[in-house]
Amino acid sequence: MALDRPRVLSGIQPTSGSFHLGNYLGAVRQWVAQQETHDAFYMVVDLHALTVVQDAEALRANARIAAAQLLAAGLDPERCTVFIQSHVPEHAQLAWVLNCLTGFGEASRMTQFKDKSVKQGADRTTVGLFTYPVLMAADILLYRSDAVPVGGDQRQHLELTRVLAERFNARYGETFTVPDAFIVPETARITDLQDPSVKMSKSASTPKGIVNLLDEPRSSAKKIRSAVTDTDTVIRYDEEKKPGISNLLTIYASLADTTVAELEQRYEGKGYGALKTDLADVLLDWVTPFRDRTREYLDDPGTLNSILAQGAEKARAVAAETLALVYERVGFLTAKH
Ligand code: ATP
Ligand code: LTN
Repeated sequence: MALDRPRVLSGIQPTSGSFHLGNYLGAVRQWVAQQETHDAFYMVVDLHALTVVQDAEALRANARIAAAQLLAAGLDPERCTVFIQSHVPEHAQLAWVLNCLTGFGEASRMTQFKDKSVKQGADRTTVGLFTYPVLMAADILLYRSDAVPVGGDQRQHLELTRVLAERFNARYGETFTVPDAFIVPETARITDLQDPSVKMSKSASTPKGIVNLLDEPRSSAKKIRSAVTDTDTVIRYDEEKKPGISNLLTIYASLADTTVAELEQRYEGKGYGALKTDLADVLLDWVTPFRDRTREYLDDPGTLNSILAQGAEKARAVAAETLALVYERVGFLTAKH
């Protein structure tokens, strides 16, 4: 891995048994591309998943499934570092230091926390969910990442990360790289197939509104065919007036590596049915081998374990160095014999 390459880091939660199309098109697809051009670190953020109640066995299984999907999507352990967040204890350690730099009011303004805590009710909302963005900042700053490829919903968390990096640097001297968000505007927000006014989401979408990559491909194709559109028949991208068809065009263009404009032309004069049927086929062709590759990794736990162990070792080497510097800067005593 060339040292002069800019560094990227990103993470995905093991909060369900499958990634969905939004995760793939909004984030993971960029991860695969950036392993060729960047010094890339990608992780499964199991510490973050614990911010909402998890069954222990399910969490363990989902972390493996998440890692297998990352590899099936095209991450190559020879080209990038793939690891599990809890294998690198420095994440929690740096998060504490950053917690002590974060204002209570500042954390209270995070919209994802506000949305999720309102949905769950105050009693079921943990302090972990409240400090989740600070842990995310620690994830990013530990690796001195230049860029962070994520979907548009993470923009505010990235902004907090930048603020915390600048605050630390101003108080203790230049330590952290101030990272940029890397958000692909076209796929920043894939919406729910049944309610195109909200994002497709692991925790909030209904089964018919979400395309899980590991679901039976024919059932996913059916969901595409029954996606909510408008009563018009013209195939045209218009997020405001035609959010359903615009979402399908976005998904189609990215999966088939073409542009929305080209699709608008190709489907001129044809109805929504034709577009949906073709997109269902495109999805089927992509998702079927993806599922098979994921299954192969899951059927070979020895290989998966060793990839993750190697990833953790590489990640830890970088993380430990940053944390040691931080501990020194904030004034912790070094343990000596
Ligand atoms: P939840 O909605 O339950 O919080 P999630 O589906 O957003 O979960 P995460 O693990 O939090 O899943 O997100 C992983 C990555 O996928 C993030 O970079 C996030 O921005 C991106 N992402 C998630 N949903 C979408 C979406 N609908 N469109 C585009 N990107 C998305
Ligand atoms: N909050 C992110 C997941 C995440 C992440 C990160 C993304 C945790 N740590 C570090 C990028 C960099 C989300 O997808 N909901």
